[in-house]
Amino acid sequence: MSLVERIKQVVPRQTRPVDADQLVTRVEAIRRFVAAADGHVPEEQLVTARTVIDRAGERLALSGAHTVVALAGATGSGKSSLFNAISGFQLSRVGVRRPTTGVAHACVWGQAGAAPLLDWLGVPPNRRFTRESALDGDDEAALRGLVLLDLPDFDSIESGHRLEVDRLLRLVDLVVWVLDPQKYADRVVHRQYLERFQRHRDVTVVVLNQADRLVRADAERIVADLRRLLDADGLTGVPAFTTSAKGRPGLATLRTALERAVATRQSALLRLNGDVTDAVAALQPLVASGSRPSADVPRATVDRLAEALGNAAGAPIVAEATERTYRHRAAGTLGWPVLRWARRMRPDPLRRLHLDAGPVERPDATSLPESTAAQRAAVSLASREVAAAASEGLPEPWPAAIAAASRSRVDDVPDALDVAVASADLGLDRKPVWWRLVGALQWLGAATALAGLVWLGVRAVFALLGLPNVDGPKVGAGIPLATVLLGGGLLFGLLLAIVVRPLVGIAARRARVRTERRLRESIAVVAGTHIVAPVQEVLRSYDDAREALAAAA
Ligand SMILES: Nc1nc2c(ncn2[C@@H]2O[C@H](COP(=O)(O)OP(=O)(O)OP(=O)(O)O)[C@@H](O)[C@H]2O)c(=O)[nH]1
Ligand SMILES: [Mg+2]
Repeated sequence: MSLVERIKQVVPRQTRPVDADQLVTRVEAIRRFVAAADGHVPEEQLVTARTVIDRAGERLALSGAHTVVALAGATGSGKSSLFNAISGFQLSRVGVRRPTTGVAHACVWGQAGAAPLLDWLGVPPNRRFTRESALDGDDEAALRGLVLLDLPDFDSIESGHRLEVDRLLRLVDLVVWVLDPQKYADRVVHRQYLERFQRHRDVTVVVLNQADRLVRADAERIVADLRRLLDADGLTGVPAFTTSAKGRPGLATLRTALERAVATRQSALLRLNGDVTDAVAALQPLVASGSRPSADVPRATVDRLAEALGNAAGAPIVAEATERTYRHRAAGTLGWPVLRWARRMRPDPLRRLHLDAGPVERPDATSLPESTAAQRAAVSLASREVAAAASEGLPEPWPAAIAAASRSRVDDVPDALDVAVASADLGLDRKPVWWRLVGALQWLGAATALAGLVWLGVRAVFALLGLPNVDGPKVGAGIPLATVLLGGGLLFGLLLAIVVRPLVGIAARRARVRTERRLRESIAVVAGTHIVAPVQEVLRSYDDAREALAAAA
């Protein structure tokens, strides 16, 4: 077989080289995804991604000059024999009793500085060997940088072997699957191992070992069958060829494959790139495909929530009390002065609710009735609606995360509502100017009437004592001025009261509307901070996660 044919067999796939910076960018994007999803997505759905991030970081920090290749396969397939044949020494025991190899062995070609890499791989120091001494000259130069691992058997009756193999298969840069003519079609190999390396086709090589035991026609037939199985595993295009540790066809093709891997220094990057692709695919169901319309919570549901909160907080009661209090206080200022004190003796409705002291910051300051069960149910329904609207189009587990966020501050809501109501400026602590004006006029009327009354009294006393009369001038049809003053003053007061009455009604209703508006505003703030904001925070995390995953993909 010519070298060109051999190379064709070894690298049939057209692989685009992986750029280290690009890989780092992808890993960084996965890190951003995990950071955004952290706390919203169950940990078990993030653990693979976290492992990939850690592993990529560790491997990239270690030697880029070395290519770690593992010989993996069932017991007796000939891993140790190939390992020894490639290294040229009896480094790993080849046995008759199965399984033979229990701990991974490593052989390093040339290149100093492999120790930290071998520490990371967990190969014990007494299982590490170095190839290429001064005696070799340049014979082994093409493999300089190779770290070849002989793994235990992956179908082992020893569970420890399997764990060790699985651990190392997650770390190595390239895997050579060593199959033998008896067990190459074994289900375990294909289902549990080869199939899982679909995204690592660029760093997968399959050899049919012990080919010296087959006649050529059988070897060709088996390799063809093996290719069919590999296609079914999703490993179309991976290099697959025969080897023998003992005779023909030997190791030349395998050596060429190893030399190529070492020369390109791409295996570590390709492997990690495959890991990232795997992680992205695993995370993909956590975000919706297609673009999301808006990360915001629909206005209408927030308004309904604020209304439900307002009812629960007693906002309508306060608004109603504001109107009545306005009337009450207006009567106390605008009423007939003699009757005002009687008004003032009775506490007004707001005072009875302890809402008369103007803006306060104490949650327990008011005497509003407790919210009813129906009102509380309306609040939880409205906040569920907010969560449902925000969750629209999001895949699990985000709706659950949003629902949880909408409930996250629910215990603080009653106090916050009390503060909102108690601290709202109801606008009744200042007397309107027109009240003072009308009040002054009422005093004037009352004073006039009083003057008339006093005068009439003096007149009567004088008449009784026979003193000269003090009738004073007469007005119009001979009515004494004193009577006019008394009657006029009273009539003026009465008329003024009649004229002012509808004005007070209008102003009281306006005070109610103003109170309603201010309460709505301060309760909307509570709805925002306690329910909508936590929901929006999850939505922002979701958007971040989605963007990060798109970048990682
Ligand atoms: N004819 C022939 N025999 C081989 C070949 N490779 C390995 N053997 C034999 O197969 C048996 C098992 O070989 P090992 O190299 O120990 O196999 P292994 O895969 O390391 O086995 P475990 O360490 O148990 O996983 C030994 O008797 C070898 O001599 C080969 O290419 N041709
Ligand atoms: Mg072995």
